[in-house]
Parts: sequence; C-alpha cells; structure tokens
Amino acid sequence: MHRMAKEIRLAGFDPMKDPLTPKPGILRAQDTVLEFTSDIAGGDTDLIDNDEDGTVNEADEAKYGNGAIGGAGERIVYQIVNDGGGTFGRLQRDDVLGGGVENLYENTDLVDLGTNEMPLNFVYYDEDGVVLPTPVVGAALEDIRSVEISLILRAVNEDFTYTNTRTFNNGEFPPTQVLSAQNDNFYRRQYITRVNVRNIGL
Ligand SMILES: [Ca+2]
Ligand SMILES: [Ca+2]
Ligand SMILES: [Ca+2]
Repeated sequence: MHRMAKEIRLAGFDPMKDPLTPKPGILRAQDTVLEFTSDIAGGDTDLIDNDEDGTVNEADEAKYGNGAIGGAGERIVYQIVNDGGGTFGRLQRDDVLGGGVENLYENTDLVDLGTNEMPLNFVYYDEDGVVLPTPVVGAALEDIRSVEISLILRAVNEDFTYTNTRTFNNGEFPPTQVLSAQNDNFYRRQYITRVNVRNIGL
C-alpha cells in the first residue's frame, strides 16, 4: 500500500518541463484500475549531469527524468486480476515499460463490478474535493487532484472458528460499499489512504 501510494503521488511527474508529448499523467482512472505515467527514470542516458557531480550519466542518475517516457517504472497499472479458477484475486503492479507484472498480494477477494465487489477501489477528487464520476476519461483526467485508495486484503488461511459477516465501504462521503458480507472464514483488513497528485493539471 505504501509503495502504491508513493508511486501514485508521482503520477504525471515531468521534471524536464519540456513539455513532453503526450504529457505524463493518468491514463486510466476507473473504479478498480489506475494507470499512469511519470518521467522518473532515464537520466543515466540523457547526456546531462543530473546530480551536478561533474560526471555525466553515471548509473545513479537513472532516477532522474530524461524528458521521455520509456523506462522501467514510468508506466504503471495497479489492479486486481481474478485468478485461481475464480477463488481469489491477485493485486498486481504492471510495470508496462520495464519489469512487467508483479504480484503484490496473492489472496484478495474477487473483483465483480456487477455486484460492486471491489477489494481495490479508487475514488478521484478534483481541486474542490468533489468526487469525479468514474471512469474519469478525456479532459477530466487533468482535473484529478487526489486519489483515495481503498484496499482490502484477506488472510491466506481460513479460520473455521470465525465467520466474517462484515461489509466494507470506501472512504468517500457518502460511502460506497466496496465489499459485501462474504460470510466466509477469512479475516480481512482494509487500508484507506488519500494521495495528492501534485503533478496533474500543471
Ligand atoms: Ca524517462
Ligand atoms: Ca553526474
Ligand atoms: Ca544524466
């Protein structure tokens, strides 16, 4: 969760202010899917002494933007993918231009948009703190100023002495239910955090 929040905070990061075309930013803002780009890498090949230590393009300059989207970590998708023959979901981070798909957690509830089952849920707010209708598309993507993430993880093993009758809401006001009572034997924990995306709409 910490890593996801940290990365989303950098969505649209464009340090070179070229401006880049297309501009880095949020590409997909759906209830359960978030995809974004940011220029956070490539400084090791940009012929610029980014850290001003007198040497151009050392390996440790890789963490500087280079005015292009094309490296590892620069285009990321977060979502839950249903798996396990319909028995569990995987929380995935897809580093589209670099490392590929990584499973961050292997045992979430399933996503079912038909019944509003969203173990991973995003709420998008504009500069006035007003919720933007999902999916946020087109020019409205530039209006996003903060993203609220709700993530529900369930324990890997069941406890048959326990029945989970709890329903979960996201942090929106008024709240939206993001997981119905599962009435199963898994303990669950919900994490909610709201992240400002300071580089969108600049
Ligand atoms: Ca780059
Ligand atoms: Ca240097
Ligand atoms: Ca460099």
